[in-house]
This record gives sequence, structure tokens and C-alpha cells, in this order.
Amino acid sequence: MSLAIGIVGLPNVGKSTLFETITKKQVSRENYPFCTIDPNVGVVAVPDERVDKLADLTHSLKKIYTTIEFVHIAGLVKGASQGEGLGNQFLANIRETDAIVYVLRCFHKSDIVNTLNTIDPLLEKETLETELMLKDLETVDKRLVSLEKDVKSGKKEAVVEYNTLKKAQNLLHQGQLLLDASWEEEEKKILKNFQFLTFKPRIYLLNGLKEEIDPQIMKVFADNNWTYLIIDVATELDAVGFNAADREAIGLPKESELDALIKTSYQLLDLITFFTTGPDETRAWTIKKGTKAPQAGGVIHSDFEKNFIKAEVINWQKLLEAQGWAEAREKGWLRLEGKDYEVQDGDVIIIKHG
Ligand SMILES: Nc1nc2c(ncn2[C@@H]2O[C@H](COP(=O)(O)OP(=O)(O)O)[C@@H](O)[C@H]2O)c(=O)[nH]1
Ligand SMILES: [Mg+2]
Repeated sequence: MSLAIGIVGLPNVGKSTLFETITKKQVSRENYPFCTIDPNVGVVAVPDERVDKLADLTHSLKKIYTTIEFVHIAGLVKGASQGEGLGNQFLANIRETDAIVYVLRCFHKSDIVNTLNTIDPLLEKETLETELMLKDLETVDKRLVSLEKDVKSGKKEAVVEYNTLKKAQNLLHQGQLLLDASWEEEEKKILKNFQFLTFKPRIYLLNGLKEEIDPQIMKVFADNNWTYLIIDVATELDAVGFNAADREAIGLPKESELDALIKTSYQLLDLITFFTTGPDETRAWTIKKGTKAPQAGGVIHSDFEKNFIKAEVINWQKLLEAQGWAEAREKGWLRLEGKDYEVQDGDVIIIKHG
């Protein structure tokens, strides 16, 4: 399971600069044969010190981190959803992503042409969201028409789907993002099938230096609980490859802001990581919080889910404390868990299968 994130923004707000930073940090394809090869997709490893420590402990030959794909599309302009510019086609490219990053221009650099006359991240946000809503509305309208016949003949599933989409249509007409409305589980399942753009979790990337951003604007984001990050993307591009000490020397936070973006995406999507480790490799695996042991095993190999017997589980820190698998087993620290066990973030697992 690789996570994909779409990048949207108006022209000249820093999308390409962000994408260039991402591609410079891109993982080598050797260790990640499953990655997409596409010039508009950048694949980065999710930084995780637990992988490094476990790999040291078990002398792994290989370390495999989980990855995130970033999908870059051309700038949206007003009217993109109706095919203005090439927007329509581009919007379809981010249909299959799990979340969307909105790049909003906050940097003041007068020699760079801005499609708006002022620096107004809230207006940019609104423009982008309107385009995504219109795109979703187009999908809804089409589907409603094709459902009519089955609804008239009283097909139960068609009626449920119709009502859900009608509700979505109304919300979109009122300018509401689908994710922000409340939905029954059944409705959510229906909506998921359509990969609606406004039903995806979102992160607002305020592109600029903290000093450049009006505190009032930050307050609006905070008050509304909109997930946002302040990143001066141009500076991050310059600092690609710097270690923590290099970064501090030029007044940047120790951690790459791109790493912060990756971690935030992870939290936003309710994802956790578990590990497998041994002499061959140490590997991080991504699952949704709440995943049970057999399904977690299925992420590694489908046979592990089908023929699941039980799992040996230990928290990664406990395994380090024991100083190895054999020692942990001797101390009785490995827990045997059955098919109802909910895998926890930081678990190290051995799946026993038939
Ligand atoms: N000062 C400053 N300039 C930036 C920043 N991000 C992008 N730029 C500049 O803005 C211009 C447009 O950026 P680009 O990434 O091409 O925008 P795009 O059209 O959204 O892809 C380039 O000259 C960048 O160097 C930033 O964080 N700070
Ligand atoms: Mg660009």
C-alpha cells in the first residue's frame, strides 16, 4: 500500500519548486520496484528512525521504508473544472490520490507574476476549492442522470445511491466540501467509489516565511482546524541534502520541512506503521489504524492473510531492549496474538501461517 498525495495550486505559487524538492529526495528505484514510473510522480521514503535502529539490531542487509507518492499537476485557474486551460484533464490525474496538498502563495517576491493581484492565501484556497467542487459536481450530475431509470423502477440500491448523491449535490451547490459534511457509514461507502476530490483529506501548505504571513490568516486556519504547514519551499529546495547541523547553521529547523509534510499526511490519514526485521531486511509497512493481524499480514503477502495462524508481536523498543529476537523470546517478551489482534504503531511482527 503506497500512499499518494496530489499537489494543487494556482500558477506561480511554488508547486514546481515543491515537486523539485521532492524529486531531489526521491528514493532509488532499486529498493522500491513497486513504485510508479511517471515524470509527474515523485516517490519519497517516509523517514523513520525505528527502521534504522531495527536494521542495526538484526544486521539487516536492506532497509525499506514506507513511501509516499506525490502527484504534480499543472496550475489550476478559475474555470479549470470546465476544461479552462488543461485543468480538466489534470484534475483527473489526482482522482486516485489519498489526500491533497493545497499550495497557497504567501511569499512576497515582486518579480514573480501572480495570477491574483494580491497575496491572498484565503482567496486562493477558495478558488481551488471551488474548482474541485465543480469537478465533483460534474461527476455527481452525470451519475444522477444515469441512475434515474433504476430509481423509477424502485431498485433499492439505486435509490440509496441516488439519495446519497442528491445530498452531495446539494452540499456542493451550497459551496461545501464533501469531507466536511456528516455522513452515515453506508453513504461514505458509496462516496468512496467515486473518488471525489473534495472528499479527500487536505493539507494547506502556506508557502513562505513565517514573517511573511499575516498572523490573522494563520489564526483563521487554526480557528477552523484546517491542517496547515508553513514552509518556505524555495529555501527547502536550496537545503536539499543538508544534514541537521547544516540546516541549523543557516537558521532552519533541524528537520526537513518536507519530512514534516510527510508526517502530517500520515497522521491526517490515520495511518500507522509496523515492522518486520531480520538479516535479509528491515521493512516498514503502512496500515490503517485498527487493522487486525491477519489483514496486516496480508499487506506483506496475501498467503499470510489466507493461511494466518497467529502472530508473534513485540514493540520495537522492547525488542531493542532485549537486544534481539532470541533474547526477547527467552525473556518471554514475544506475545502470541490471534486473528482479532489490532496491530499497534511500532509493533514488530512475525506472522505464523499454514
Ligand atoms: N521567495 C520565494 N519564492 C518562491 C517560493 N516558492 C517558489 N518561489 C518562486 O516562485 C516562482 C514560481 O514558482 P513555481 O514553483 O514555478 O510555481 P508553480 O507555477 O506553482 O509551479 C519561482 O521563481 C520560484 O523560485 C518561496 O517559498 N519563496
Ligand atoms: Mg509549475
